Amino acid sequence: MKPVKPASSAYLDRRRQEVEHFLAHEALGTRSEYRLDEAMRYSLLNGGKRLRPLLTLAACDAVGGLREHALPFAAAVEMIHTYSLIHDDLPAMDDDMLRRGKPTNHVVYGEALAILAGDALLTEAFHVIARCSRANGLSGQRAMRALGEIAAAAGARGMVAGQAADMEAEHHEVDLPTVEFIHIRKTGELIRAAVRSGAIVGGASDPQLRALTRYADCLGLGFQVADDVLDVAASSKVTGKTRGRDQQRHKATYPAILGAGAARARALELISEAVAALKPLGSKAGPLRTIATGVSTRL
Ligand code: GRG
Repeated sequence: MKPVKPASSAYLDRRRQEVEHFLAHEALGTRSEYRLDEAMRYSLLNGGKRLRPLLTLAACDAVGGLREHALPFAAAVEMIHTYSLIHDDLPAMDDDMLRRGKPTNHVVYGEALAILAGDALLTEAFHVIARCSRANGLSGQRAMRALGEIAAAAGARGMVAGQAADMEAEHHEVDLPTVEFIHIRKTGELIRAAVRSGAIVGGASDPQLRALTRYADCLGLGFQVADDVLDVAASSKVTGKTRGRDQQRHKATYPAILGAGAARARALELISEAVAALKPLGSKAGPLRTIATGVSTRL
């Protein structure tokens, strides 16, 4: 595994600040006094790692694109991720009280407003793309193509399908192909769209887009397998009360099927495949390499 390059870490810190600024000041338009606005900001500006928007910006940079073209797409992907977390935490789903160490959206704002905050974040994600792309001169063709990638990844054949399959799996014994089906959709699709949308708005060639797609697919699955492995370690320390239903029910995870050691090895293998896929992109893909190795150092 390659050591983390200081140049890439500084790059990622800078890009993270740009993402935070854009999310806080541009993505939701002007502030309003409504509680809905407050509920949306509560979860959107709540200290996530910003993995997905960083992937969008780094993919755009890796193909020599313009950062201002990628930022609205980066924000949109994070807004969709945030909506999915709000809804996933609801009593009807995982029934979680804590997210990132703070009370979940429905605990603070009530269930009805949390549902609406999620709905609004999903819709505003597409609004920010439309609004900013018109203003910053991104070609309509590129914007529409990248937007389609994000919509498909989030929708009925992507993330929502993964969540539905995960809920189904709760009542059955599941095999590895089923777990993979769930992981790829629930987590992998949005990560793939984060990378591909950045590459598309940046003007990637077909070979560049193929390499980045392979990177994203390996990273997306590797990230979720790593998350499963870390969850097993965490759940032995934390009670079901704070971890929610997710931790108490039968779960479709890699460690549950393969065992923790083999699941960890699979995650590491996927991450090194992600890094290998970046070879054709050369040194401009340094930050994407750093993001991938950052996932494996958590293990
Ligand atoms: C409700 C439609 C709908 C979908 C929910 C994202 C999701 C699907 C469920 C959340 C539960 C879960 C474990 C999802 C797997 C993806 C994942 C590891 C999410 C956490 O992503 P991070 O680590 O979170 O990037 P931060 O907090 O850094 O943003």
